Amino acid sequence: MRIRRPVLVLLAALALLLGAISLPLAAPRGERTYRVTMKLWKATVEGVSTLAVTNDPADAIAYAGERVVFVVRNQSPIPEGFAIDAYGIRETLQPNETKRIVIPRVRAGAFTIYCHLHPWSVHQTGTLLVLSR
Ligand SMILES: [Cu+2]
Repeated sequence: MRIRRPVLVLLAALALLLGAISLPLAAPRGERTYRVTMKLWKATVEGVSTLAVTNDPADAIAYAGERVVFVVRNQSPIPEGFAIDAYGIRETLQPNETKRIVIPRVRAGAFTIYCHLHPWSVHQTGTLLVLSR
């Protein structure tokens, strides 16, 4: 069977068009996963007892448009918070609880990661830094 040239050109154009349309959708977008551990620290400094809660890592970096996943584990003996106001995130984690928190598409800027349950002087803050491409 012989296929006429105009039909071949049309099929090729259709294939290109479909490829051009489907390529960006099929291309995997960047995703970054941060595994964050919350810990309570106690110390005595100059005879004064003090405590602190840290998130390790405290900071996260991504590029605009990426999907950012935080897998947060609370190893503190009390409930802890994980909040990022700009993305409407405000999660409470019970002791030994792990939560997966997803931001589908981050935008450029610097956003504070903090605990909404405790003073920032005790539960130390971090930054989600999103760079533009
Ligand atoms: Cu806290």
